[in-house]
Amino acid sequence: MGETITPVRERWWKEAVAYQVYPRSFKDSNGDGIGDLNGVTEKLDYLKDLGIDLMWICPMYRSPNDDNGYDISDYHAIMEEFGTMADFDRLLEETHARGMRLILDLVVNHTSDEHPWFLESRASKDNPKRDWYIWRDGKNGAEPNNWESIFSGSAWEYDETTNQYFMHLFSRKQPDLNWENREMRTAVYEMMRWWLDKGIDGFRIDAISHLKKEPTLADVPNPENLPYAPSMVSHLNYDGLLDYVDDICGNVFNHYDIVTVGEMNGLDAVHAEEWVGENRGRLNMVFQFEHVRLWEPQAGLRPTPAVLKKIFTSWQEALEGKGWNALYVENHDVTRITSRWGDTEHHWRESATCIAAMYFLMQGTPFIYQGQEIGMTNTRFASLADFDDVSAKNKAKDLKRMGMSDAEIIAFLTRTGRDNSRTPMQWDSSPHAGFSTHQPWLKVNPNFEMINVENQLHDPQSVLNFYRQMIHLRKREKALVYGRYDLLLDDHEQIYAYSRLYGDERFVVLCNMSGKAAVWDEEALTLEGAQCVLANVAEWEEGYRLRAWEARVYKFS
Ligand code: TEU
Ligand code: CA
Repeated sequence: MGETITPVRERWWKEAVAYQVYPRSFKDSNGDGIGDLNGVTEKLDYLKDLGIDLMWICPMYRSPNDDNGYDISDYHAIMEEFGTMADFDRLLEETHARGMRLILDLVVNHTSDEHPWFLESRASKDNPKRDWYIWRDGKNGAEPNNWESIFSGSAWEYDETTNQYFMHLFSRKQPDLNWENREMRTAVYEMMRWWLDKGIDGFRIDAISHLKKEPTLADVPNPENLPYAPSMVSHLNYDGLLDYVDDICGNVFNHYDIVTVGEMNGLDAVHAEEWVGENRGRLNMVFQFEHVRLWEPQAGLRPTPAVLKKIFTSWQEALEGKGWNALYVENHDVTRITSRWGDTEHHWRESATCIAAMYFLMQGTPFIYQGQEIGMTNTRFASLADFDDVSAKNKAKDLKRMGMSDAEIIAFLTRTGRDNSRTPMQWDSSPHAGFSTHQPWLKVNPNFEMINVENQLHDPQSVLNFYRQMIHLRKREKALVYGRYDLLLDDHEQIYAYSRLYGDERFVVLCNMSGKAAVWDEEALTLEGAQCVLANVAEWEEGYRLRAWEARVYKFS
C-alpha cells in the first residue's frame, strides 16, 4: 500500500455501466413472438432505472438469419422482423434523450452469402468483387486445406459456378471477407462512417481475432491432438492482425469521439497492452476470452477460485495505469453464469449476486447481459428440436455421426449451448414471461414464474436490487472505477478478495465463491475501521467469516 498510482485518464466510458441487448429475445412489441427495436425502446426506462449508461445491441441489420443476424445481407437496412430504420432512429434518439449511449455490433469478418457483394463475387472469377472474399481451388479433389469451421465441418464450401471453394470460418452462409483487399476495406469503412455519422456512440467489433488469415493457408498439423477446432490455431490472432486494426482506427475510429470494444478471443494479458494501451491509439477495450473457456473440454465444470483469481488478476495487473478493459461474465454466446459458476440448486440468489460483486467491482467497464441482472439460468431442452442456434444444430449432426444418442447430445448441448442465454427475457409471470403475447421464437425458460423482473423489482433482497445497489455504489465511488486492484488472501481456497485503492480511499471486496462457510485470519486482512457498504445477505454477521456465496464490500476511510 501507499505506492503512487499511475493516474489514468478519466473518460465517460470508463465510468459507464454497460448492458448488452440481444434484440430477438429482449421484448416483442407487436405480438409476432420475435423481439424487436420498438421493444427495446419500450424498456429504456427500465434500463435507465437500473443505472445503465451504455447499451450494446447485437446485430439488427438486414439478414437471412442463419446466425441470428451475424450474417448480414445489407448493412444499411434493418432486419424486417426487428422493424424499420425509423424505429432505429427513434431508439437512438430515445436512448440519447435519457442520457444513455448506444453502440452497435460491427460484423466485418464475414457477410451473409446473400449480401450483394458476395453475389457478385461468386458470379465469375473475373468479377471485380471476386477478391473481396477468399476463393481457392480444391486440392486433389477436396477442400483447399484442413481448416475447420467454428460451427463444425470444413471451413470451405464448394461453389459450382466457378468450380472453386470459398472460405467460411463460421457457417456456410457466412463467407469471410478478404481483408487483404483494399477496395473491400474502403467499402467497409464507408459503411462504418455512415453509422457513426448517424450519431451512434461506437462499436463492439465482432470476431476481430479472425480478420487476419495465415497467408499461405497451410494445413494445420495434427488437428486431432488439439483441444479444440484446428481452425482456431491457424486463424486466430494471427501476426499482422494489428495492422488491420491500425488501418481501421486511422481511417475511421480515430476521427470520432466514440467507444470501441473488440471481441478478442485468443488474446492473453501479456499482449493486452498492445490492443488497449492508452498510448497505442487502438481500441478502448476488448472482450477477452480466458475466463470464458467455452470451447475447452472442461466446459461446464465450475472453475476453482484459484483459477479465477489467476486469470482476472493477470488482466488487472497487466493493464494497471496503461489501459482499460471490459468486464463481463455473460453474453449471447455463453451459458448463464449462475448455472456455470454458481449453484442454481441450493444458493441461486446468493451465487448470482456473489459472482456479480466479484467481477463487477474490478477495474474496467462492467457489462451486464440481458437477464443476468435477475439471475436467469440455463434452460431445459426436451428434444433436439428445441435448439435453434446454427452451431448447435451442426454440432448435433456431428455428434450423431460419431454415434452419440439423442439423449447424450441433448445433455452436451444443454451444458454448452448458446441457446441457453438466448431464451426470451423474463419480464413477469404472465404467459410467455411478458416477453410477447405470442408463442416466442425460442421457448421461454420454464422457471420464468419464479425468476422475472416484476417479482424482483419490489423485493429488496432480489438479485435485481443487488445489481441496482451495486451499480449505484460504483457510480458514487470513483475508487471503484479508477482505483488500483490488488488481490488479497491470495491462497484462500474459497474466498476471492481484492481491494481498490484510490488516493486515501480503499475498498475491499470479499466473495465466498463456495457453498460452504469460509473464515480468514484477521492478520491476513483486517476490517478494522471499515464500514460494510454492500452485502448480498441481509443479516450479515460481523467477524472474519462468510456464509456460503456471501459477498460483502467494505469501505475504509
Ligand atoms: O462470435 C465470434 C466467436 O465466437 C469467435 O470470435 C470465437 O473465437 C469462436 O467462436 C471460437 O472460439 C461472434 C458472435 O458473438 C457470435 O454470436 C457469432 O455467431 C459469431 O461472431 C459469428 O459472427
Ligand atoms: Ca416483434
